[in-house]
Amino acid sequence: MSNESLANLLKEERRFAPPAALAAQANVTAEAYERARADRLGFWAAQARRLTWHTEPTETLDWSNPPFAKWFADGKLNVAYNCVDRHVENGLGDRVALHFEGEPGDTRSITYAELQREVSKAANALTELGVQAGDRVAIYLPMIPEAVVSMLACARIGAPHSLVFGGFSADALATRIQDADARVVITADGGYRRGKPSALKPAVDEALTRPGTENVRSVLVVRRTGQEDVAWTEGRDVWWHDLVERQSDRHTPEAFDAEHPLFILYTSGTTGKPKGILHTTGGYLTQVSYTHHAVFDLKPESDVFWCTADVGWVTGHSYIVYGPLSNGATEVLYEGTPDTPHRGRWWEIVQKYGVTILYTAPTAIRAAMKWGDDIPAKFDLSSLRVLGSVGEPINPEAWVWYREHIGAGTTPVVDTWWQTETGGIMISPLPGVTETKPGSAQVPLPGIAATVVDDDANEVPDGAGGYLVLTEPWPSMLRTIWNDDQRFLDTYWSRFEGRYFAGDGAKKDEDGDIWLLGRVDDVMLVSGHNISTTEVESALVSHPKVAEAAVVGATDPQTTQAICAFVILRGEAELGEEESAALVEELRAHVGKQLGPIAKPKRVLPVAELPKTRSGKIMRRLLRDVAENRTLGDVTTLTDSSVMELIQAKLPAAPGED
Ligand code: 6R9
Repeated sequence: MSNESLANLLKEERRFAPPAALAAQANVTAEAYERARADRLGFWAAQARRLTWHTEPTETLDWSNPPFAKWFADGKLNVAYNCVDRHVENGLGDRVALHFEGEPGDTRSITYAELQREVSKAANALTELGVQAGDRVAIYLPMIPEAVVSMLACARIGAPHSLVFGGFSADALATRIQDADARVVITADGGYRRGKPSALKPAVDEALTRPGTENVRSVLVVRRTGQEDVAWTEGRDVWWHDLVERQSDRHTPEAFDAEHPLFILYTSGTTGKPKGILHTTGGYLTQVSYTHHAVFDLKPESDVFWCTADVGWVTGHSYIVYGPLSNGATEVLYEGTPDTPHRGRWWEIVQKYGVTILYTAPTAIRAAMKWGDDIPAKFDLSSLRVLGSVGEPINPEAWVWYREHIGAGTTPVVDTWWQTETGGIMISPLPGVTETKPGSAQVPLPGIAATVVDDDANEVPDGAGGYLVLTEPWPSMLRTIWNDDQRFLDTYWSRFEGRYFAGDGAKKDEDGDIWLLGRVDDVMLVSGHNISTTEVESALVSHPKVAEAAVVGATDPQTTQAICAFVILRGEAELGEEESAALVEELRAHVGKQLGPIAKPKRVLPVAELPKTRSGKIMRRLLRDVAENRTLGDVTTLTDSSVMELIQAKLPAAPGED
């Protein structure tokens, strides 16, 4: 972003008060903000008592060597004990922990007592394979119960796990195995995706031919699809059903230091090799447990929670595994895609299990909007009482659609801002407290300190935009980048002295509420004004014919950058040339009216699909390449690389050439 703060263009006036019944029973009330403001560390020390410690911590935060934090450093605990065993000891062994729904329709409900036996067996199996506390285990699995069991088994024996999303290639897997120097890989023959089995084991076999992966002694393989042609390396490969099933279902968890590493999770960012984000034990579990309780108002005895993310992403780590299970929740684990075998699959699952809290991503909400209101309307969604969003800024129109068509017009929507690096939710409304504003994550949670600053690190006044920063350490913060302290300092702590730089643009509205405006690398500079991609996209999505939009700034001789918009239209209709030209004009005028003439896109291109990362984020970098007629950059993290060919084929000559 350049010398001028982000322009504040979008005006969103809709407001929704918390439902009175929810507010009256809410887990967390407005008082928590006061308490945390008066004594932030005391507040977190109190939240740490949500957990069962083997040795209670007497220290809260050691910030003597910033930004290398230590939280609850003299405490000891076992994460798996906190997520499983203690609930069984408390008489909740018969409560369902996981309702697993396989894509082909196979199901399995696992109680906490069963989960304890499964995790114990898996922990014993890893120990038999020679895994010791501190050894890294790579997990490359589909969304099946064994993924959760494997993570908890690693946590139980103090072996940091490194999940690699099942959709990643052998290359991506190899890089991550090398960097973490993993000793064991847990995988499956395959998983189900869009109605078909899709193999995983071949990618592991290929990855393990690469230099730097020699320390992998064993590959533990779950049989999921029953594919017949699984290549086998004797002495290295072992079936889960052979090794794990014969283990004792008892295992005594050992207590680890609060700062013992819990997991590494790689995040790619825009450039350079993936960063291994390191999270540790006590602070991480404290914050994910507290935020899951506070933000979703979880009532473990009656709620059915469903986070639709993959366990391979941080959202799955924190809000499928560690947050919900530490709170004794009952939750849904779904293997497949939302449109297999039909576009109502998710809503069918909500109806079937009586899901009360749904946590998903804007990309999924916009897809559902595009498929049509009539699809969710066919299902009984009345069990839902809290809806959450994460992963990208949610456009006000999508937010309102979500509340209206999924939440019956009454359910609060919480837009939760956080990152792999932050470990847990940082900025979000509280469903029983906050009067919500569609499109805004609004306020830092109790105990969290965030603000928006300008280029010179000065806090911007209400009504202005700039960079989002976190101004105080928090319990689930990343501790470093694995093997690269210097990169940790450079990436997050050098832009603004003493503050964590998140890399996101943001603004504060007149009430001081925070609106996220996209990655700062994506901010556009148009005739001397910094304009956020998010605001222009939201203006486009507010037009009834637009389902989704991605906006980039393309180099322009007159205005520095020109706004170039790629839009997906609602419904399936193919437009003729004339209709299309008329619609483009209509959309440009619409944005001009919503945001002002400066934000009017120079070009609007209707497309069938947008390039997305495998966690659903739009890859604007690739669209910028297209808009500037460059050869495409790295497409390896793209869900479907044919999307880019389609978009390029549709593109008329660039400005200046026509
Ligand atoms: C949890 C997760 C982090 C980046 C983050 C920001 C974007 C996430 C958001 C949001 C606006 C929200 N992001 N939640 N932007 N509003 N509610 O997504 O982690 O994959 O590391 O991505 O995602 O740009 O910096 P991660």
